[in-house]
Order: sequence, then structure tokens, then C-alpha cells
Amino acid sequence: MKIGESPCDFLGFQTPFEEAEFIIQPFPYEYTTTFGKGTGNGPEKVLEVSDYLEMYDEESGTEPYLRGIRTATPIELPEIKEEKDVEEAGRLFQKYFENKKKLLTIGGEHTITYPIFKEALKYYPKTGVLHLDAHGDLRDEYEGSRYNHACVMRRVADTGVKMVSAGIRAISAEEMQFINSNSDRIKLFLAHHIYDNTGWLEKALSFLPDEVYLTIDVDVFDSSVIRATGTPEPGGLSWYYILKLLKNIFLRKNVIAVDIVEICPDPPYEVSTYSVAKLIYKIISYWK
Ligand SMILES: [Mn+2]
Repeated sequence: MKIGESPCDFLGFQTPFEEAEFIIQPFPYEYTTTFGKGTGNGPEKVLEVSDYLEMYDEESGTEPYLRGIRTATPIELPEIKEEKDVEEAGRLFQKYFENKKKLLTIGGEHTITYPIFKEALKYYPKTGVLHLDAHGDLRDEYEGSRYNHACVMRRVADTGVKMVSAGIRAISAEEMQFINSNSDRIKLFLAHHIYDNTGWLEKALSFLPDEVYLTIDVDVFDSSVIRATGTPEPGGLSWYYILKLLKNIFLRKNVIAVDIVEICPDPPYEVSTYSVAKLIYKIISYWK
């Protein structure tokens, strides 16, 4: 392994930084998980199984890898405990925004969204957030930390941006109250309202600004698709439902960055990690 190369590259190859349209950034951050442990191993496993992906995308009839994909060295950081740690983590993403790369970060726990998003805001001050998740993640504090993964969307909301949370099916009374008192900038689409129709998407897309940061907690999927996640919840969305959703989002919005978090490998069953690898390749194919 050469210095500066990732131990495991998406699809098993590297494009030089200057030529790469896409950057895949592994960020195996894990400090505040509460239920299932192991999301710190998520990025490495997803990259490892990505070698088995078909390079040809059957839906678009293209070979998306030809656009240039570079996998960056995994980020290792001490626990984020205050805003200065958030700033420090965010600075590691500067070069991607400065060079207008299409950034796709693999977590690690959901906490990582906040530093990446805060950095993105400096370059795209009008951006909104689309949040796909089983959980609200809007608690002000959890287990003594404001940077717990259960608080990440609250920290994002603190920046004052417009936000849509969809697929949610586990949320506290406190979080619901927060959403209701900030309904001018936060819209919630619960899983049981949206699972059998996509009519809500028009409302969500017209509410959000043109620029969108997309954060996907893999527990938004039904556990028949992805079960390897730290805080599983029944009643998730199906593979094709989410693909259709993503296709529409990339068609209609200028997506500035994506993160996919909370993948928690459950060997020897690699169906979940492989599904995340395929999801990443699908996103690359949809991203205009
Ligand atoms: Mn979640």
C-alpha cells in the first residue's frame, strides 16, 4: 500500500485526484453508538465488497466508472466534543468543495454529517438538507453529548437551513414538538405515510432550495434490504422505492454532497454491505 492510497478502493481502482469527478471518502467514526456496535468497520467492508459490482449500470446503459472515481484515505479522528472539533473535521473536506468534486462520504456513525455539512455551507450558503432515516435524530442532547448520533440533525437544524426528513418511524415527543414549532423550515414525512405512494415527493422537492445536501442513514431501508445497521427499525422503504426517489432528486436538484452512514457489517452475511456498495454506484449513475 502506497502512502496516500486507501487500503481498499471503490471498485478496486483509483483515478488521479485531478481527473476524478467523484471522491469517495471513508469516515469510520464511531464513538457514541448506543445499540449495535461496529459501524466503524462499515466503510472498509463496503469498499471491499465493491470489487464484486458490475461496472456496467443496467439501468442507464452506461459505465459510470468512466467519469472517474477516487477513494480517499479513511479519516481517523478523536471524538467530536465541541464546535472546534467540528470545525477541525470539516476542514478535511475543504479540498473537495474547493475543487468542486462530487463528494460521497461513507460512515461511520451519523454524527459525521454535521462537520461535513457545516463545511459545505461555507461554499453553498443557500443549501438545504434531505435526510433519509428511520430516526429523527433531532434530540438536543443524548447520553450527555450534543454530538451523539441521535442529535446530528438537531445540530444541522441549528444552522437554520431548510430540511426535509423522510422515512422516519422512530421519533420522540420532544423531537415532534421541535419539528412542529419549526415547521417553516423543517418538513417531516413519516414512513407510514409515504411507503405506498410518492406523491409527497413533489411537496418535499418544492420546499427545498435548488442546492441540496443528501444524508442517507441506511436504516431508512427495510431490513429485508439492509439489516446490518446499529439501530434497526421495522417498516423501512424498499430498494426500488429509494432508487426512484434518488433518481428524482438528482434530476431535479443540484446535489452538493452525499453521505451514507450507520452501515454496521454483520459477517458472514455481506448482503447489506454489498447493497450499500451498489447504492453508491447507483448514486454515481444518477448524479448529473
Ligand atoms: Mn437512524
